[in-house]
Amino acid sequence: MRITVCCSDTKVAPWVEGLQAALPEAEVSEWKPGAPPADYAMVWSPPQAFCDDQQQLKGIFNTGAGVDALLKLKLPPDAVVVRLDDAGMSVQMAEFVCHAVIRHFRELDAYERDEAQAKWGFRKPKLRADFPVGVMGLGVLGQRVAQAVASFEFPVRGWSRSPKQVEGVECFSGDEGFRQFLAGTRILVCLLPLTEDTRGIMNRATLSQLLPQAYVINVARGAHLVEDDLLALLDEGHLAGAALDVFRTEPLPPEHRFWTHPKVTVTPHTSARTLREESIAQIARKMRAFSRGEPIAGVVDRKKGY
Ligand code: NDP
Ligand code: OXD
Repeated sequence: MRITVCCSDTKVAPWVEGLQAALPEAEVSEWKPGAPPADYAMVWSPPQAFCDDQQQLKGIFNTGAGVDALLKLKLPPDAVVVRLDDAGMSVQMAEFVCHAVIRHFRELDAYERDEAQAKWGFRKPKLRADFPVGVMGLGVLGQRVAQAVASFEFPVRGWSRSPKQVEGVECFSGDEGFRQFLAGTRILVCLLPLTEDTRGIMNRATLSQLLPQAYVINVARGAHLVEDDLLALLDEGHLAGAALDVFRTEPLPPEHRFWTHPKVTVTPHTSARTLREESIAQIARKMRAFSRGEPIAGVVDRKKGY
């Protein structure tokens, strides 16, 4: 089995060495233009030149959960695209989102401001029942997040494309379900894949349907959000705030209003990091199974875009 590795934004050598150690029977090397044709590839956001060069690939294994950057390319025609499923990301996402929900609900941001002025003052406790949390996307990450938030006794609702049953979560699906989902949500969490159907899904029209004083947590992709619509709704007072981990342009430019907006919290696309060891172990397992013709999880439906 010959495997080529092409990962942008990261040092490639540890990925090559790790996968080689996990698959001693294979020949693993870093992709360079003109490299010999491989059977499988392990990639993150490769350039088009990589696909043009490796048209014979049978499988492309993405080192992330989201495949939006990959599916923008003209891919080798016969390659099956496989994404990471979980690989240590769902627990990170659950802790990140629970933290954001609780920080907002318990007004910890306001206490931080008080602390800076040595001010001792309590705020009146709020009712969890008044803060229903709605998770868009009930896949590997969304379900884990929804159940983690529910464990803190918030009312939790979830929305997906196909109908679902998730314990402790009121589930909605499809276009009709979306309106009902939004109308009863006060804290909105985005964990959708970025596809043609979900691009710009958080916009003035949809965010206006949330309960008054809603809070937005985007941990999926920057292009799910129409940034100017969010800013306008924050400034008009319909939205109470936002915790944003992903942006249309990353790194977020220093002059962007999100950095200084008092109601916006910014983190640098860090809500769930790809963990190298877990990811390599999962990809190696899947490559072996796939080469034996066995079914594997995380195969991407190129038509649906996720
Ligand atoms: P999954 O594919 O497991 O889940 C996707 C969910 O979204 C499914 O429930 C799916 O519905 C739903 N969905 C897709 N399209 C629609 C639609 N048009 N309408 C309604 N629901 C829809 O993905 P993961 O949970 O593994 O990951 C989700 C995303 O999180 C990734 O694509 C990535 O962009 C982002 N991510 C961000 C990270 C970060 O650090 N910020 C880290 C990792 C991932 P159905 O079940 O019916 O198919
Ligand atoms: C991913 C990401 O999609 O890190 O895995 O954003």
